[in-house]
Amino acid sequence: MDSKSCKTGKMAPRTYKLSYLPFKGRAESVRIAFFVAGIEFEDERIPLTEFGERKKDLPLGQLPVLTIDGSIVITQQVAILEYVGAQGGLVPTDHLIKAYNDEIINLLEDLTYRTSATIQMPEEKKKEARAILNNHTIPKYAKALDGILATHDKKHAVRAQLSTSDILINRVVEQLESGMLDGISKDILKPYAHIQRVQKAFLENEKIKQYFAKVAK
Ligand SMILES: N[C@@H](CCC(=O)N[C@@H](CS)C(=O)NCC(=O)O)C(=O)O
Repeated sequence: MDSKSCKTGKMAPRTYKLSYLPFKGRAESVRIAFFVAGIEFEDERIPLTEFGERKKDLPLGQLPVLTIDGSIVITQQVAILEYVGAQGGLVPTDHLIKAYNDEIINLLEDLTYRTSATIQMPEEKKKEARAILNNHTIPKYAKALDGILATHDKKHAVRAQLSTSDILINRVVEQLESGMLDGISKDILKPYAHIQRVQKAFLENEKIKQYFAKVAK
């Protein structure tokens, strides 16, 4: 576990505050990683009505932000996820397996960037953009991801145990299958057997079951 030394020479645990909005979005992956790692953190959920005011104090005016020991600030979901995940054994230490993990994470980030870009669009433009996503972009990325997972052919995305890429696959599958994105079929990922297999293995993991049981309360 990451830790700091204090004047006594003893190692003291760090304190963490994860700041985000009152929904899953780009923070849920980190919340899951904290749970799997068994690390306590403050889960700050900023009401949307206060976000405008808080933006000016945020690097890039964006969330999520992780504050460590009250003063160290890290932005960007993936950087935060990798930092927390590394402390919970969720980041492969073998360089090649880590590259496989990063490959999937970057692929999913590219896809998420494209879907997120449509959320604030005016209705007509959104309809056109969502049709392109539904008919071309998402199938293209899903096919690529499915092929990568087939090649690895492991219980989880890149190895026998969970990694940060499994968490992000779950986030994307959950978002696309929620039906929340108008114009995108909630069955869009159903034809991809390896994505479905990895998602199923994720949901059957004991720690993940405990997490979902906890958040459902
Ligand atoms: N690349 C950043 C993107 C962060 C981002 O776009 N966050 C959204 C909320 S999900 C936000 O703060 N948007 C406000 C804005 O960009 O003005 C990350 O992965 O953390």
